[in-house]
Amino acid sequence: MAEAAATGRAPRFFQRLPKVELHAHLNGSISSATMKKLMAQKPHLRIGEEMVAIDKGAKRTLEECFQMFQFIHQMTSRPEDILMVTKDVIREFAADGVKYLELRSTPREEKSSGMTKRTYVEAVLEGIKQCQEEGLDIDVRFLVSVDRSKGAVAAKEIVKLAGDFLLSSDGVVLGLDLSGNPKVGHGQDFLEPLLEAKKAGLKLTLHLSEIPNQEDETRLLLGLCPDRIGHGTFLQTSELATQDLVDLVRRNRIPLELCLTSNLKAETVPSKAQHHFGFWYRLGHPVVLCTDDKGVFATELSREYQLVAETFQLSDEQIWALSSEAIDHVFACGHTKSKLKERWQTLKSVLLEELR
Ligand code: 6MZ
Repeated sequence: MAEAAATGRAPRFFQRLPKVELHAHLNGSISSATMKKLMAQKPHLRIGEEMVAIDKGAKRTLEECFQMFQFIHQMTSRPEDILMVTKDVIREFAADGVKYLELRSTPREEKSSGMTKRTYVEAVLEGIKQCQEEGLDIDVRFLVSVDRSKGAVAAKEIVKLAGDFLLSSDGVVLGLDLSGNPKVGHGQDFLEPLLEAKKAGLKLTLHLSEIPNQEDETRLLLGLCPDRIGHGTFLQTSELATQDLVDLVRRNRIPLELCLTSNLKAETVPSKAQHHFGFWYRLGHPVVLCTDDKGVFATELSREYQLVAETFQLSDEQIWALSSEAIDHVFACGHTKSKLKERWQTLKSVLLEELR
């Protein structure tokens, strides 16, 4: 593959590049097209597009982003809404060249529709199954999310549910995610349920240090030896006091799920050049590019790859390696990883042919 730096390369290259998406919150991933369908069904809610997505060039605080999720949740209050958005989101990732996707979502109950946490998960799994039956070229798995703002009691219930689905979903449910507004609650409250999840055999991915000054919480959560880290935006700092966190993450080679557009639009990172991708990539530490909330932040995974390629001057070969090495960090079993690696090899020759 050409060694030329990526600047100016056609968006088609990034779209055709086979990709793995490991950090995508279902309700944050709803596209504007799907959102319009939901708005048409629920006009009485009077929720406008600007309340659920951040346009190109615009920014919001992280706090404002969490308010947006509250509006979005009103739009997806019934199992049939969850089924529709799951299918649309999967089709959109497939159209963007994603071959393996780990979707994540917090099971919710809604009195108005009778939706329970269990029927919520069932609706997601049904959406995944229907997409598989359609023959879409994408392997989809599911991670159950714990929303930290809902507290420890809810977390225990979610862990129990996730454990049940781990056993009954035929390999679709693989793990547990800790997410939600990082300013609410403390990681300490979730140690017990997270440990339970680990014991049950669920893989763990934890949002860590998404905002500054959370060293104590991060140290506690890293003690659980998570399988992956979401964001980790403020892990690396020049201050000696927190160097142990970077050392710990490096020693255990815990992969980081990095979402550039999300961090830029939610203003936790000042500029693309200053994104912590640069820090970890230069260290040769495993990183996986992801979208976080492709609907809210109006992005696509191919765009995230292009953004990184252009900002950090990566060659075709380096971009290919980034997408291929992401396979090493999926939660699916070794057999699936080998299959994906083989698939990448085949697709590499196809892409090379196209580039000629
Ligand atoms: C932390 C986030 C997030 O679960 O309803 N979520 N948590 N940091 C972020 N950075 C921007 N983006 C999304 O999808 C929406 C939920 O995902 C989590 C929040 O808990 C949000 O309510 P689901 O499908």
